[in-house]
Amino acid sequence: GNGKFFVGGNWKCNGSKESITRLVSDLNSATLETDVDVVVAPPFVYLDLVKSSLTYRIEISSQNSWIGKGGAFTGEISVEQLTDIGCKWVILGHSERRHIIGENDEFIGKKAAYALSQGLRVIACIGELLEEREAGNTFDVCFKQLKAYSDAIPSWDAVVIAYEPVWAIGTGKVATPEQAQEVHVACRDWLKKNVSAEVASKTRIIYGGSVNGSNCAELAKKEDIDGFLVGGASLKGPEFATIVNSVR
Ligand code: G2H
Repeated sequence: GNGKFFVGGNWKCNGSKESITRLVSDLNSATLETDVDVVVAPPFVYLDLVKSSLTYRIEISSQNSWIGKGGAFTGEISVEQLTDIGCKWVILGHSERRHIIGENDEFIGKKAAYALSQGLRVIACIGELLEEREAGNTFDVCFKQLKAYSDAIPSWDAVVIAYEPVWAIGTGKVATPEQAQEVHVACRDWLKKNVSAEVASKTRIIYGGSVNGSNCAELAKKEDIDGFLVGGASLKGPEFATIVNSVR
């Protein structure tokens, strides 16, 4: 393993005041292993509610941020606003934003750079589509996405990389521990060659895509899987706690 185990809950566009209040209360009463960084990413409109009711044990992330300083950008949320309410992290480059909303590498890189410049830490997502995997292009796609971050950001200190193969997201089709481990090693190797040996060994690379309470333990055993980004299963407090506690 490389660095402290990290488990993020990406709630995506789910929940209501009622269900989120219940989830927060379940998380507040869960027993979480101490040696794990735990972060949850509620939808923007519930960030403040979650921040004010959730235990300090768990940090808050947003699921997106604006590319620069706030201003006349209708519908956007600025990094300054996020840090103002105590948000510590932002998820960027998620495949749903890449492939449904159409965000590209350059745009994502700029967002990451701006977030970091304001002290917001970044969960930087990468991952290949099914057809890219089948064509044997998994590593090339991941390296290209890593390079876009690398070209844009001055430092990897406040970045966690989330490898999320798109074919495994929300499909129930989790990558095997071997498939995930293979890509994590390749990414670490890319960092070593293209950034530095220190960044390669220190940067956490977490896995995302249909992680749940039953498959997390096997995945967590792999040397280069430093944690998880969890979607569906993060909406259930006890199951999310199981995933947090799968730390080796
Ligand atoms: C991947 C993951 C969380 P799920 O998107 O980022 O979602 O666990 O539902 O596949």
